[in-house]
Amino acid sequence: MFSFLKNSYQKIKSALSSTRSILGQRISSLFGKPWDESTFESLEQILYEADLGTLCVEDFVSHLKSELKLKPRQDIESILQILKQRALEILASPPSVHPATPDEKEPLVILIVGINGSGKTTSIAKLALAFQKEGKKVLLGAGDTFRAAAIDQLTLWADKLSIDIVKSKPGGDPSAVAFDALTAAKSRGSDIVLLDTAGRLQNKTDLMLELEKIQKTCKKLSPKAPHETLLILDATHGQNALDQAKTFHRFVPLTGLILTKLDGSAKGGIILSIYKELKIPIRWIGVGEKAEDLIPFEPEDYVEALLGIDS
Ligand SMILES: Nc1nc2c(ncn2[C@@H]2O[C@H](COP(=O)(O)OP(=O)(O)OP(=O)(O)O)[C@@H](O)[C@H]2O)c(=O)[nH]1
Ligand SMILES: [Mg+2]
Repeated sequence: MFSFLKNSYQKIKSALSSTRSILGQRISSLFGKPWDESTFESLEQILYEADLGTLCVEDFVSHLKSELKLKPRQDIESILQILKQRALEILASPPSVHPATPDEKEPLVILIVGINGSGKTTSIAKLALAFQKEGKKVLLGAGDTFRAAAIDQLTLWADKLSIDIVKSKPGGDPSAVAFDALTAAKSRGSDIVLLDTAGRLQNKTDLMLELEKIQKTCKKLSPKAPHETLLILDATHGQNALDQAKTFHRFVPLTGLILTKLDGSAKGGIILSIYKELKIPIRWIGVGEKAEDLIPFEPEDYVEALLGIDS
């Protein structure tokens, strides 16, 4: 267990290495001269560039100012600790949404949504592997019926991981796939159903309503399903990810987020920005293209990695 945690911290640290160099090194460049108003302005700029967003940046800077007024400190370790504690406070505030618990003998249904290319299908494979490792029986629903290649991609993962998959012909109704997948999961005694969906831009209302329909269809078979609706966000999209979260949440109430491609992004601060504004919990983070490259989100590991604090 301990080595797993250590390993996951290392993974987050290396995934966030580009953010670390922005935050850790750039914050340290502010030291060496007395802190004044212009230092705070530079700090603000650095935090914006790591994608912390207006609300978080203003919060951090005003919090730091009042802490330093209370007890003046000049060393970088103390400043980073103040920022760390503030970030943890933000992430510790209660979430605004909660997943539902499946009734006895019902499978846990997880609906995966997001814009094109955000990492939905890959995240499904990663989640499937994580659940398999817990001894769970997983079934995949190929609800991205929009492209034949999408069905093939999920089928490849299902074969690789030896997992059941329910699919239709390309062009089929994604709600029908959801219906078939839940029916199959019930009759086969699956523990978990992971439903893939086609990528869609949040401003395409007809496509957002299609997701609403999938949620409703699930409820016909299991009133509380989908128990989880996870939005997959690409960390490289920066502040646009916040807009995506807001709009998807309006149409299909989300219960959590997965932030992918943190390995390729200098924008790791988006996690704080989204949580501060929406209080939708980040469940997992994607740190690579392999099925193993998904780690549960741990606030302290994340914040230390973000600020470049070694523990
Ligand atoms: N580096 C990195 N690449 C990732 C990660 N997650 C997904 N990818 C890659 O991103 C690309 C798109 O991933 P998909 O899983 O196909 O994305 P999708 O959201 O299902 O895409 P559509 O179905 O086309 O909307 C693939 O090349 C993945 O290998 C991640 O955490 N890190
Ligand atoms: Mg896909």
